[in-house]
Amino acid sequence: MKLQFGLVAAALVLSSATQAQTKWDLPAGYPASNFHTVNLVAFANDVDKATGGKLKITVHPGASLFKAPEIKRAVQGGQAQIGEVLLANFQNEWQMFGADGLPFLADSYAESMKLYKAQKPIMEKKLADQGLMLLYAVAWPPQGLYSKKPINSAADLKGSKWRAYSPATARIAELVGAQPVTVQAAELSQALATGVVETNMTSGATGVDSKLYEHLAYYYDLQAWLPKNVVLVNRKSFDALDKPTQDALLKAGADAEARGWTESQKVNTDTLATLKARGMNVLPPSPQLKSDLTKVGDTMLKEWLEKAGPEGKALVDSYKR
Ligand code: PCA
Repeated sequence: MKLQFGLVAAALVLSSATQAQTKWDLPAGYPASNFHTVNLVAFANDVDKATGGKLKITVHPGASLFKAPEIKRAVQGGQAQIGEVLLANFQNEWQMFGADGLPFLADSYAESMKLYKAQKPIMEKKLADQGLMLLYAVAWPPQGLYSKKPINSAADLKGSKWRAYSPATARIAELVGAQPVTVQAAELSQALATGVVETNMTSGATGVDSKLYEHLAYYYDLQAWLPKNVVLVNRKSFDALDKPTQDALLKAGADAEARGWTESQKVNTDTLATLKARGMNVLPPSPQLKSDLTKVGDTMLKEWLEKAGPEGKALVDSYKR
């Protein structure tokens, strides 16, 4: 009887120990070496430490668990408890998600942070309606133009095979008369190898990740916009955590956000230097190219405001204030 009791007690201790450990999957769209992903892993380690191993978050980089555009739905549906997405990929769902993908609306780190602060309250509300929580956001380095051939004006982009990663980058292609094909970062190297990409707008970070210098010879440092990655949490999964674990998660998220913005700026400088070192022509845009793409930005902001309605106007007003 005594022995039996001991066994039952041991079994209870064991089961409460396993129950006490929660495992979360964190799908991410970008490679393990990318600074966003490195930051995610540091975040997961911070959570592990702060909770004494109670919450284990496994980062799945490179769109290995879900394709980049599917990650949001996976977190919403609870197939993943947490995930990282590129906000601008969801512009068609809600125009506000795409505000940071508009060329030249917010084109420096300071402006990008200002836009984030304007987006944040309305985004938190929208995401709450979707059963999601916004944990943190980090801007990509500014977006420039990669090309096989020299580009002096938008006219030089006509007919080129243009890799897009979002609705907005596809729209830029249409407006300059290029041929957009949407390719997410995880498939970019392969697309380049098969010759389907001649032009592309993205950061130095993705240029280095995907070795764009192996196929494209020019980078024009347009600093056109800074799209953000955001880390989303399934609300029910969050609510199922005990209070100390929730607090640890929020704290690690806030730390990751601060770290990410600092790191992004460093990565911008470092990756442009790497592109140069790998033989790429890293150049400022010609005044003509800059003014042509500024016009494209003006058109896109106008189109966006038409689609976004009063909510969009309020966002832009609060950003510009
Ligand atoms: N890299 C990602 C999105 C923005 C960026 O700089 C990409 O090219 O897919």
